[in-house]
Amino acid sequence: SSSAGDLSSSSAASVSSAQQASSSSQVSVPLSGVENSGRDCFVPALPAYANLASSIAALPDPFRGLDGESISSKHDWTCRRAEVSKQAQYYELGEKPEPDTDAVTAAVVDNTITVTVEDNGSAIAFSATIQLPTTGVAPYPAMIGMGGSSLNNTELLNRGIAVINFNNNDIAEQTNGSSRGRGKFYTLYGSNHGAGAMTAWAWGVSRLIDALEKTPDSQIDTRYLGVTGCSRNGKGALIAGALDERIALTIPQESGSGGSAAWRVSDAQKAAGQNVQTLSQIVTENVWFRSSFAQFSSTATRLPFDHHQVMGLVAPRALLVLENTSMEWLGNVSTYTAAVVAREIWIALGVTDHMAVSQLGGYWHCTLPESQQPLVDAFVDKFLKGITTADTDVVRTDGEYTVDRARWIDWETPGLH
Ligand code: MCU
Repeated sequence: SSSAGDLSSSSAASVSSAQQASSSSQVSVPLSGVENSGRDCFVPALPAYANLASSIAALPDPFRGLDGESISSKHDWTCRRAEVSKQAQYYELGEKPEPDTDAVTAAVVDNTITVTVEDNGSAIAFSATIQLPTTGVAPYPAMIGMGGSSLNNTELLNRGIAVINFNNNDIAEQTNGSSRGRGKFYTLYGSNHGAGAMTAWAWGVSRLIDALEKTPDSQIDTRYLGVTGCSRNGKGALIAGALDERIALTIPQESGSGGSAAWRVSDAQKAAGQNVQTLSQIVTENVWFRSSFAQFSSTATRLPFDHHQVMGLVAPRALLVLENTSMEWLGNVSTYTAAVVAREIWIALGVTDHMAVSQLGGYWHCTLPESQQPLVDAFVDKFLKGITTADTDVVRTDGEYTVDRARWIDWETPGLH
């Protein structure tokens, strides 16, 4: 079977001979090879806001399906993931269109790929620049930067990873609250389309991947793609990785509220007197979410999911959550808590080394400190180059807090067979 839940068998087929030769043994990279392996799962119609359960205080159970039953096998994860994806899009993000791949055509000139998408009776074109690495053999693995990568890009290039610059603001604007419906996504689908900016960016990254797959001239090996971004673009990187299973490695950097923070935990930080960005504030700042998400402003506990599960949409693929302890506004306790709780999903799937959280402090927003570099290198080596010896099993914060598991987890993590 080719389901994403099938963790053991898909790796051999997805490692090219050139890459096998460069590493001593194979690493299991559980890619389904498709954008959405849960596309054919049955997901029931979701209740409107008014009909949701009144309050779920803890972080919702990632393993309990909409039928009330807990999943018991890794195979079940594919359709459980489809449920959470639908919830996240329906209540928070807006729906991501999935055009046929023949809707996309592309051409590479010099180091620029131009992507044309025809859908909904209309067409748009956007382009992305590709910096090829200084070492390695084509086709190369690549890191896609949402609004540019804030990682150490020289280090990526020196490690044999191409760096692709995706101009998210061209697809959906994010200047402020008046940006709704602006950008090429809305030119194609209509300015009233319900997708928030992050969904539109995720859609754009997926079309870029369609284009790279069709364009050998790009010299990119689409089986080894990462996505990253910082701050607001880190939120977007997480959503892109969450909604396209062709992305092997997702690295949101200081994404904070709306990214790796959980709405419930950010509200708790705020209630404890901290200056933290909450759901009620963020929906007034920008257009990252669908407009109806504002219904949950003072009722985050009505959400049937939270961002530990949005991170979990990446599972069993690789996720590295980089956070900054010094950023109270971004929800430092919340991002750490949500990421540690999210990791239970990778634990259940038996791939703990595919997910790490590293939160260090004392540096400026979006400047990756040297102290984070070895872990970034390890993730890149393991998931974009297939080097199995890299140690990616890391959970750390230098913050003076611990995860309040008794408060946030009222469910058991199953050992999925
Ligand atoms: C971390 O992302 C945002 C944050 O959500 C906003 O409240 C703030 O205005 O900007 C941050 C950001 O994107 O900084 C570059």
